[in-house]
Amino acid sequence: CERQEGQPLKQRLLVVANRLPVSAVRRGEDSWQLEISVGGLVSALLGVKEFDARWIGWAGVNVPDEIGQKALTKALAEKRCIPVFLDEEIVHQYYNGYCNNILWPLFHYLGLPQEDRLATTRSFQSQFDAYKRANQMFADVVNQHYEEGDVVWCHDYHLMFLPKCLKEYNSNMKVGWFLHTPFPSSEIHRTLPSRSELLRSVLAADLVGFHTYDYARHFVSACTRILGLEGTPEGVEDQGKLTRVAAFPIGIDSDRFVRALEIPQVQEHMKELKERFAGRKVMLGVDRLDMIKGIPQKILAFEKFLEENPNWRDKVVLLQIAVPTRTDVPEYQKLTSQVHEIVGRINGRFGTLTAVPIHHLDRSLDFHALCALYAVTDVALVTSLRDGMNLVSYEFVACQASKKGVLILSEFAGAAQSLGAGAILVNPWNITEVAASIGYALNMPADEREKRHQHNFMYVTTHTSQEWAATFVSELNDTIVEAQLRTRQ
Ligand code: ADQ
Repeated sequence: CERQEGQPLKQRLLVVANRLPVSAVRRGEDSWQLEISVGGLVSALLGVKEFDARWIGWAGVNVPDEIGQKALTKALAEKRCIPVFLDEEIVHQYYNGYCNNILWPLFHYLGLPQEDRLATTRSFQSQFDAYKRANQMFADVVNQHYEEGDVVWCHDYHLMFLPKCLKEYNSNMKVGWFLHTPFPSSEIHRTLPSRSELLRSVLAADLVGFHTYDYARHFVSACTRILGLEGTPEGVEDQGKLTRVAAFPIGIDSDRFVRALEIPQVQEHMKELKERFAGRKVMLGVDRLDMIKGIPQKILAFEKFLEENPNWRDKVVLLQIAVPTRTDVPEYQKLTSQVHEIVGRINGRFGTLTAVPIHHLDRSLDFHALCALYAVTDVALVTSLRDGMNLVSYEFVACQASKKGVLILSEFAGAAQSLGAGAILVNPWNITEVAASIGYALNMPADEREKRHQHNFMYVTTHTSQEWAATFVSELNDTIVEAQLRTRQ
């Protein structure tokens, strides 16, 4: 714990995630330029004032020399960040290989592409070894910075081996682990050659959290069916040791979005957008360009809608903002070409000399532009094939206080459980159903839009990211106190 002059005692929180919330650019032998990237997790933890939080993770750059490492460590310390240095080979095997090529598709129920299947099967063991080595490197750094009483919060599928490594260092360390993706059905998890080792490593944590009750249930089933352990209403029990398993649905910093709409630059952007698309309804998709987001399926559904509703062709536009990720992975390159090909075909088919039905951007937007876009949208389309939660749907709702637009949401996104009553839920694989939902949303009467919006707005503004983080950490503290009481009895 740390006491600052005149300040209450704050518990130290070590947040361990694969990536630090900064982008680092080398400017010289010993100088670095850092920029904080505000993602969901960063804003969640910024809001949790009762903890003294530090981040541990990879800075996303290869720094082979000692001078560069020392300088980066010093620069990051000012941002309360601590780096884990991973070399190119380990990044290739651990991050591109095991994390992104094996765990990511598996946890989202997406099979590997046929031509990669055998190659992946062959390289599986070396990638898993690299995964364990990388997790051990994270553990070494955590251990160097750990002080008694700290809470260590490990994040995501990149670090499933970390709880075990940490407890081997110090069995008294308070360790929580949270998964941001879905945890799949135990039948899917069973196919993973390292299935048992991963489950056992996660179970070394004191508290294991998921976005939804279903993911938590799948995890407990995997432990009972694959490891033969006992599932209890609290979690999983192994030889008298209980690992608490529960759902902690993430939220957003809704105030930040609501307040953004008052900012003059945002209002200026909104004005431009309204003028640009005057006389047309605006539909919006904002996604990372990833196969889980169902972008091709969404665009095909929009095509079907235009096909079946000629009267809407010059009255609606779809803006699809797709930020490229994992651009060096062939599967992602293929997806980009596929999306471009479909968009080109549809614009060729339904476009006129003065207007096209789809505006597709392969890039990310800054916060102000994004908020303006959310605010002027009539219908948002979130059609993920699977998604742990999906924060875009929350951000859209937070920016819709005056417009009260409609959210079309995949039933396979975690957000369907929280925003299901206000959104129109769809099966993203069924483009006929999605096309019909687009028609329903565009024609929805104002009172129904208002009612649906109010439901979702209330949820998004009361279940915030700050509350999510505070609840997880306080539950972790309680879990440890309960465990101590049990052992004393
Ligand atoms: P992601 O898969 O990245 O997160 P999501 O929850 O939608 O998905 O968050 C994406 C974030 O990136 C949002 O804050 C959004 O504003 C931003 N973003 C996306 N595209 C953008 C663009 N083109 N321009 C600007 N910003 C863009 C993972 C899981 C999710 C889970 C989160 C949090 O896959 O299911 O909700 O973690 O746990």
